[in-house]
Amino acid sequence: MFIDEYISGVAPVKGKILLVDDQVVNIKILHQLLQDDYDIFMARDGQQAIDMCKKVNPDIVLLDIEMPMMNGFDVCAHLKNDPDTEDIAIIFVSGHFDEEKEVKGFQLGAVDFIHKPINPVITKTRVKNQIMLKSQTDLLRTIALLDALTGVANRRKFEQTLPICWLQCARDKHPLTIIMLDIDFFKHFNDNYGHAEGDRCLRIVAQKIQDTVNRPYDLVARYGGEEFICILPNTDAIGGTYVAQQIVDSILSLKITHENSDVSDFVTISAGVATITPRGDSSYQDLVKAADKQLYLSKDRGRNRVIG
Ligand code: GH3
Ligand code: MG
Ligand code: MG
Ligand code: MG
Ligand code: MG
Repeated sequence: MFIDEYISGVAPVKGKILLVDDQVVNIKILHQLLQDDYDIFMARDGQQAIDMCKKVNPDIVLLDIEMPMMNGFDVCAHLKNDPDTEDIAIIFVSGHFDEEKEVKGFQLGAVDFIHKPINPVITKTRVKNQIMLKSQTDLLRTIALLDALTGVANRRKFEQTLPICWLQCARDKHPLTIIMLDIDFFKHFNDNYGHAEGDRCLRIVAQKIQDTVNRPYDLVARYGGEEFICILPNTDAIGGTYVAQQIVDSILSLKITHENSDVSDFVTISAGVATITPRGDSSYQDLVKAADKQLYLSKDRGRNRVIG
């Protein structure tokens, strides 16, 4: 998906709010106030609140402080300590103004406070402001990791993802494969058809690679100008070479005319594949270097091919 589509695609999504209070009457008041503008979820105690956060990933939690068993502060601390829930905005709903409690709430990571009895205008405005902030932050986070031209992940996303995959594969003793890809004679393509056509070609090629590499935990990223890189966790050398060959074949099958290529009448891509089961004496940088070396060999041995 391209960034413009992404932005227009996410804009109309309704915010999700989780209401947490041990008193049903309090939940009812908030529910009535917010139900027209947001998707509302409810929890009656702390543990339920945590479970709901994991399940529905709300944008905001309106969190009562005084609750039996687990109070609001404990719930907040718990949510902020879990990477899966740490980005959820928490607004405390407290009985009356108490400076000490408010300070504690903010220190635990809450974004705002609302006091009972609920004032409709204040509550709606505070919720709206936080929802706006949250959706803008989410959007920026997403955009920051996408390549603007092609819509696939960018180099930053690749650099974030590789160490995580490396550790996971090391822990599980699973092989990890990297595929490096580079479009053949792309300089000639630009020279012949112009930079705008070159950009269009890059988009089409990127989307084709993305469509070909489609397991949910694989990553396709634009690595540089006309270079792409794939991370394939839990994939051995045979599997990695197979995927790389599928990519190479699928790019040729696009039949994008390239008169000035020395390889074919159409745009082609070269691939280098490297696989390792991560251990202490190896590094992911070495794995990338190995894939790059194989790509170099692929270029050297005629392009439009896989060397693994
Ligand atoms: P090889 O087969 O050896 O890879 O040859 P090549 O011509 O593809 O390699 P080279 O590194 O000489 O040229 C890469 C070209 O990619 C040059 C550059 O103009 C083009 N390129 C890089 N980024 C972009 C981009 O964002 N848009 C367009 N249109 N072209 C780009
Ligand atoms: Mg209460
Ligand atoms: Mg290149
Ligand atoms: Mg080059
Ligand atoms: Mg190239």
